[in-house]
Amino acid sequence: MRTQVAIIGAGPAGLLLAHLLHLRGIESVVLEAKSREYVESRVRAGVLEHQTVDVLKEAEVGERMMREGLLHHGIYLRFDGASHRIDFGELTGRAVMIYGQQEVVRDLIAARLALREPLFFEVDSVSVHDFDSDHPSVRYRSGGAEHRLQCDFIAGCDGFHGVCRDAIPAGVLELFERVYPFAWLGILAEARPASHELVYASHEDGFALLSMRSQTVSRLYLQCAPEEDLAEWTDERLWTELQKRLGSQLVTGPILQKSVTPMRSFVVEPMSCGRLFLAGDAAHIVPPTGAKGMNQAVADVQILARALGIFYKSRQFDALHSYSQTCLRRVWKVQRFSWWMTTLLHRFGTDNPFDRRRQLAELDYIVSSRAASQTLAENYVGLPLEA
Ligand code: RFL
Ligand code: PHB
Repeated sequence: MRTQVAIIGAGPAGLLLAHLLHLRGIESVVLEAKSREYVESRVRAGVLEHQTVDVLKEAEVGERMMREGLLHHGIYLRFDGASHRIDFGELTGRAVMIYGQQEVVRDLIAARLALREPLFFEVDSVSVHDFDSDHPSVRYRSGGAEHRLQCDFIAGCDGFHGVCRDAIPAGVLELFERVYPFAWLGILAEARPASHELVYASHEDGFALLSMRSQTVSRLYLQCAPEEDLAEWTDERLWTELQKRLGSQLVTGPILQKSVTPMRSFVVEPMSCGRLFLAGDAAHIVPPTGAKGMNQAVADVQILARALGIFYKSRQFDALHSYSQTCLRRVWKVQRFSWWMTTLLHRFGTDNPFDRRRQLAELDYIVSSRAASQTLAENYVGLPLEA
């Protein structure tokens, strides 16, 4: 089999890239290790930057998002027993959209299948070859048979645990990493959200976040230990702890899902090697506090689709050669923001009373200074593609 671009991974990065390439008349094949049901039900991100909303709308895959998503014009920061609103509308003229990542994935899969474009689930033993030459290829197993896909380019959109990054020869990549001494215990509950906008709470006993998926489903998170045992968290204990940290009168309801997410900041440089291009979590990870992971994945593939478009129009490699550098300028600003939001709101085991007073002073400064709240708002709603 032959295609122009082989895309490994059907997460938001791989699926959106395939769609953006299709709109430019470029052929691609998407190979995904998991089943369709699995990728469509994986509960993850929930906040779309205004720019993510725009690209989905422009690519005509945003119709359901516009109907079912919740447009939010601000967030609350809660500390010292009071909540303070950061008004995105007033500070930036922009808003964010609350719409689950798995809904975006569902919409993109539906669009791909409606176009009858190749998308293969449950492939295994994927390996990438010869991307240092002008005839790269991908080998994989599907339906009990071995396959070889020849292509012009490979897009590694296979997430943090994928195979593409590791296929790059030793010595090419430089890794930058920070692991945090805490994690998030997340729940999805059939309960009306107690606030109409997200609440980020910095409490003496640790961070908590109130988010949502709809008017009837809440998504809530608690800072916990990385090795936290979920079995020790009865529903009652969870609601009591969330209530304490979030301070608001939470509406409780059946808990549909519980999970623990470790926190890490991670970047590889460069984000490409020959004709292999890494995008999304394959190249970088952020702690979820700034709600940036999926949005940066979407930014990467917009830049990659544009560069591939230029190549197929003019056979010019310049935009592909500068892909990594263009992405990394924004990636590092997003890393900085996610790290900053994380250190601002969480309790570190090593904190002493001085650190806590300093943290509270910073929160107070943010909510009382227009310049400081505008900085937060500008980053939260999303930096321009070429930041
Ligand atoms: P994904 O979504 O991990 O998709 C990669 C896909 O590649 C497949 N794969 C392979 N396929 C073929 N062969 C192989 N060898 C393969 N290895 C892997 C995988 O099965 C998968 O389908 O990466 P992508 O597309 O780069 O998207 C990144 C986002 O998923 C991620 O950054 C976000 O979920 C992060 N994130 C958030 N991002 C936001 O923008 N806003 C948020 O509010 C937000 N909240 C979150 C989050 C992530 C969280 N967790 C669970 C890590 C909240 C949480 C709790
Ligand atoms: C979510 O709704 O899952 C969510 C919202 C905001 C974040 C992270 C996750 O910062």
